[in-house]
Amino acid sequence: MFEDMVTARYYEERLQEEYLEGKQPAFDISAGPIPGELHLAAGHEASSAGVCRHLRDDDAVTAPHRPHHVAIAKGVDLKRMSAEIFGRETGLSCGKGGHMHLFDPDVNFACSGIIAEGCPPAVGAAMAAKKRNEDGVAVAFLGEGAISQGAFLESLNLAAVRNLPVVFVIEDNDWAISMPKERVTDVEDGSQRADGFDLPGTRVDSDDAVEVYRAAKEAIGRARDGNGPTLLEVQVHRRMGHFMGDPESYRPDADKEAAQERDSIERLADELRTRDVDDETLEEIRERARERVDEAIEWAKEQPEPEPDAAYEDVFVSPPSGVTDEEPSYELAGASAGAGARADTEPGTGGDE
Ligand SMILES: Cc1ncc(C[n+]2csc(CCOP(=O)(O)OP(=O)(O)O)c2C)c(N)n1
Ligand SMILES: [Mg+2]
Repeated sequence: MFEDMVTARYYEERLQEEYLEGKQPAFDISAGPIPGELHLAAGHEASSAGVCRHLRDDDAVTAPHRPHHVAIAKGVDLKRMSAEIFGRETGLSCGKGGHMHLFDPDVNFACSGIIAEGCPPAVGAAMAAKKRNEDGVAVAFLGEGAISQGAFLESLNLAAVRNLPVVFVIEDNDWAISMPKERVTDVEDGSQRADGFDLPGTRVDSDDAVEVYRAAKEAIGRARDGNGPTLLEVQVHRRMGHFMGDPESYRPDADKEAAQERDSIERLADELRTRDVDDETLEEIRERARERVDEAIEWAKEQPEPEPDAAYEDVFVSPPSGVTDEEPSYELAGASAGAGARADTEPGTGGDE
């Protein structure tokens, strides 16, 4: 867990440096070597490390727009992940998706910038494992800002009704961009959402990786043993702005300071010292993480950019066999010419294919 956590933290420190290169102001998404927005997860690492320790490569994990710590703990290929973030051809999505679109089929990892969107695919993966009589488990990570989304609530319902091997992990960092959680939901904590579906709901009230590990062991064990889903919430801390360059003018200074005070990595280091792990060993782990990250980032920066001609490759899904090639009609009975016009839109010209 410690190695996953220090790797994720150092990885994001390096990304931050690279992201800011040549940018003025810091949220200028068109300048610098990393295209687009960047959401960093510093302060969330205890949750992913404690949960993913119990997972195998064939277990499925989905993550939201703040995915790096989860991807690292799940074992996503760090070089190809970095190439994706730098928009390079050898990236996990051929450089077309960026940091919110990391897909690594080798370890069954996916993420998405649409909040709560990882929940239905995790339920699907759990359903597939159950149908195949395998003991695979799926885990969906989401933020506390996503707990009123239909996709999450419907996923909880289906998982409960079908008794599926899935665990939903809410990372509660108290904020959804600039919105404090008490302004958007009346429940005191997100794990209470489980009550409405007659599911076990657990909350780890701190970002203590050992506590997360214990709670996740129970939840994932329960799923793997065929005893159904669990909703697990972990209190984490957003040590950075919502995105790189976020001035955080909405956030009280005391809250920002509190997030800096409680560092889950130092907390775990202290715990390891009490278990006779010496400082030299901890430093060796940190050094190994730094080397791995530096190597991945240097490799990524040397990779070619995608050819413009490849822009439409792998973007549109071919119809599965048995499905007709006929153009779908979008016309509804009595619809205006405007609605019908959508069917004529070419891919990439602003239509919503
Ligand atoms: C369906 C949807 N609505 C709105 C957004 C815009 N959006 C991006 S991140 C975010 C807040 C997410 O907060 P939370 O789920 O708590 O995650 P955190 O950023 O705190 O990790 C919102 C509203 C989105 N990406 N998807
Ligand atoms: Mg949040």
